[in-house]
Amino acid sequence: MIRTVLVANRGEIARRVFRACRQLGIKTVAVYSEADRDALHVRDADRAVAIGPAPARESYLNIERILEAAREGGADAVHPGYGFLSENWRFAEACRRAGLLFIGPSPEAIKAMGDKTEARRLMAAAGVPVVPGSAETVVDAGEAEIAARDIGYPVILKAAAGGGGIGMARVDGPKAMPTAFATASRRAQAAFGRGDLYVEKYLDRPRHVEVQIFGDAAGTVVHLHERECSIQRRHQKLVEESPAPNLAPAVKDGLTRAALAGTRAIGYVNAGTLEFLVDAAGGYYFLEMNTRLQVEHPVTEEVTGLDLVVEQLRVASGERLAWRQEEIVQRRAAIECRVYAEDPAKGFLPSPGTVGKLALPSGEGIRIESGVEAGSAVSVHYDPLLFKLVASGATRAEALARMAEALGACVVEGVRTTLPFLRQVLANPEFVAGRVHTQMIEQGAFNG
Ligand code: MV4
Repeated sequence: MIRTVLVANRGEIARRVFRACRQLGIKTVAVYSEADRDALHVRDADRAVAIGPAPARESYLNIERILEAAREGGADAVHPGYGFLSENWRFAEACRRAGLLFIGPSPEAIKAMGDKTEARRLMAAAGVPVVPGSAETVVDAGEAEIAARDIGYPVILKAAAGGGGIGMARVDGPKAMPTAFATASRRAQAAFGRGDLYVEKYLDRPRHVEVQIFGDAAGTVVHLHERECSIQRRHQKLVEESPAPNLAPAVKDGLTRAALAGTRAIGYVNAGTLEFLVDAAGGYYFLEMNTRLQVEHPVTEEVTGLDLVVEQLRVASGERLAWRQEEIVQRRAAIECRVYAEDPAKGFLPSPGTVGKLALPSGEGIRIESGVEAGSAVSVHYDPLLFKLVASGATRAEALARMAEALGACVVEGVRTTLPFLRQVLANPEFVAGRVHTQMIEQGAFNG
């Protein structure tokens, strides 16, 4: 039994977790930095504890300070949200050592999936298709070249400690390898403290489709279907939906079976996501596993009618999964648009400031997950997500129509936002037809 949850996060996701806690009669503790004294998430919680200066390193990423806050706030469990410490196995382990229940998977699972070559190995061993590539990391450009010759160009170099696209480089032939290797390795070293790389076959304009999974301590594993997440810019998703449009039934079936097999093989407990690349020929390949609740979880909740955060809390406290696979039906269609304080006219430059007038739509099939209100400060220190707009309907067409109308009704003054860009996406014929891939934004599909 969980009595009090501390949410080691801020903004809309902290508020989302607090809502689930209230539903279960669980008390809540917020943490906040000096920049977040007046933030909405602080007011939502039963108690709030200051954890330090605005820079995340000194507050939301400070493990010791958060454990102290849990003691001060009388929490017996910690929900990490997404980002920040959510996929830091040392944090999960520190919670365990401090006698706090971590609402998420084991530190061992987080660690294994955080090492991208280890994740590839474990998934391949479980029969999950992975992108053809080097089994191990390569130590230098020479080794990378040998691996690439085997795989066939073009290839892509990726950081073993990576994820999220940092330290990635496409290489079209052997001559480009030395420079590409040096650049990718240097970036990986700077971002993750580890410069080792591995090599994969480069897939041209793939789709990004991911499968939501859930495991419990008794070993039951289920999937909650897929999400299409190809509309990304510099590895930041902007639009997600479920079901994935135009996904061949055989591919969908293969993805969910693979996700279940991979999840079972690693004894995974709590909510997780397996990301796949899907190519034009219907080939699908495991990319990485996210060992956290994801930003885009609401689209899955809308299509299935299930509450993922409530289930995270239940499963973390040792209860069996409340759902049988046959009961988890993709009944509706849902789409999420992320409204960031970024200026799409200036290459999505962050646009910090104070939110002025704020008008958010409401109505049938419309759900808002917001971290701000009029007067809220948008700091340079954090991810500038303002709110998520989620539209659902009986069909994709109905969900899209509701989204288009809702986007038109949003008014945000004081900061630049991604709203104009999102309206372009919803007006794009290729997008409306469900013909999407991961390079669309870079190729300018939504410009003007
Ligand atoms: C790839 C790829 C093509 N081929 N791997 C980007 C984020 C990281 N998780 C993996 N990524 C990619 N890996 C191979 N072998 C293309 C991408 C990629 C991408 C993937 C998902 C969503 C958006 C993307 C945008 C550009 C590149």
